[in-house]
Amino acid sequence: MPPKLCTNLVLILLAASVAAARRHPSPANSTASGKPVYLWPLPKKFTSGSRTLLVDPDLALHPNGPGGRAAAVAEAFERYRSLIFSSWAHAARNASGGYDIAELTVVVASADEKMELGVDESYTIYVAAAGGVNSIVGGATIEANTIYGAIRGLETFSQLCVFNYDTKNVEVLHAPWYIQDEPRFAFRGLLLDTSRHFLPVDVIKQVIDSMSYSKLNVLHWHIIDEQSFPLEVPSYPNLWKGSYSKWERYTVEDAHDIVSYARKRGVHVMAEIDVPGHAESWGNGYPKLWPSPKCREPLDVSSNYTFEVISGILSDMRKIFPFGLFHLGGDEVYTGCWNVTPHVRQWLDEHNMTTKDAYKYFVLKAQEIAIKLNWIPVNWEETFNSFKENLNPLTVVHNWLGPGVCPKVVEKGFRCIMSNQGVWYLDHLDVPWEDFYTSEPLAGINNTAQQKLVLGGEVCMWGETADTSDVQQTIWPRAAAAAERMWSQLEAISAQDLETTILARLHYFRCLLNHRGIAAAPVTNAYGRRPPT
Ligand code: CP6
Repeated sequence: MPPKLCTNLVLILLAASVAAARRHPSPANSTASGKPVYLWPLPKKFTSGSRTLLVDPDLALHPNGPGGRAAAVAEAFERYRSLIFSSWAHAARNASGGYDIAELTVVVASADEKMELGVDESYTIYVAAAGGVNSIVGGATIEANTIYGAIRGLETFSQLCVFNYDTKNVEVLHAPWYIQDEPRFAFRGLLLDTSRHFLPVDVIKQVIDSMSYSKLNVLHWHIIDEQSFPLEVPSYPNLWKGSYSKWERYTVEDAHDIVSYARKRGVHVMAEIDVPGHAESWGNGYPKLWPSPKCREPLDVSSNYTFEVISGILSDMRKIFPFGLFHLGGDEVYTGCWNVTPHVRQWLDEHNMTTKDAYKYFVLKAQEIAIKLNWIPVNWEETFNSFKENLNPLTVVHNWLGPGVCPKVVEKGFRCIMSNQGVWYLDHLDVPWEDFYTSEPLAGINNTAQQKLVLGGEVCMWGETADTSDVQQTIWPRAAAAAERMWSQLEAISAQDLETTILARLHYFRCLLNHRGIAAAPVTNAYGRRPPT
């Protein structure tokens, strides 16, 4: 179908739906018949109807537009087709009146597959029955500017398709649908910590799958920390001697594999090396990185060798991680033992530096290395809190200590990512989903120019107390609550009632995750609920 024809029909349908909506005003989160919309996260704009359409189990892809024929689109279509039908391989194949949706047209305007932060993820979906007013267009169409928008649209389309246990057909309810969608924030992250507990590649891939189901788009891979160094670094091959065991390691090929798997799902991988404070494991392979056997952390600020190693690690990692942002950590730097280690103490004196100066020197030097490699440096908020005057203007500041930091960060002209401690920390099992849902990255920022500096937010799955056995149920469903906060329009999510509509929708999404094999916990379980007051 030519895109123009499709656009015209969309306009006709839109006009009809707008007229219908005027007759039956319904809240932004409901169908025309007043049912909650079981799409997660909630799209920006949509209209629905009251027809039930049958989806053909042999649903075919009809690619269109220069980007529509990309291998990535065909692959994503096949993934979603099996998500729509795989649980119900026995789906009926004998609909007496034929199927309403036998073909999914995916129109992608651009063949450019570059995936940078802020890449266009918008899409439009149009689902109508063949016959009747829309006789030319029957079926479903997704239109997007990029393949990443198409991938988001495929996710939404898959959520429109539900199995009917009576007829054994896959159906789209409340059709016709017109959906127009795009995210509120460009950066919608999840931190995964593979240093405290090793997570096998297949587990990370499953987390990436589940991220794409809720339209999260940045995997912040906190690969290395003081406890273990699981990544292979060709320039310094002894570094992964700091891994827990020979089997708890990522080869360079594993890391490439994760990045390309994520990319196919529209997920960026932002890697982190957390220096100088969270890096003790580096010294297992290269003990000279420790100020002394008694002072193993922070890394030795006084030695050029430390920065040579950082430079080697970052150069090797640059070949693996194409994303424009790189996290350099910089949190929780306890400099006490620099002061009492004689050669470091002497170096501080020679350079007329306090330990605080040395912390700044370290962070800025690491930033320079990253910037030379054409990375935008991200640092935890302590760097901003201690020396905002000297921080490179490119720096993205990552909040974690508490609320109210991003307002200060953007006021100074820096970009910010929000992860309020005690709220968007998934390892804090006592934080209920409602708190995840109601945390607002723009809280306290009224100036629109400053609001634009908030790239988004990130939920954090710190690994001290979770591993392969429970990582998915610790992440989900609470990460989904934050995902809707970051994707959907503020007006739409504020207009819904938390304990009725949103709760029902979240229950439904959690169930969808379970159907797709993701071990998401019950929404209202023993933990994550406050006792009644
Ligand atoms: N590891 C690293 C951590 C934490 C941070 N950095 C952390 C500290 C306190 C809490 C949660 C996480 N485990 N490298 C701070 C960003 Cl409550």
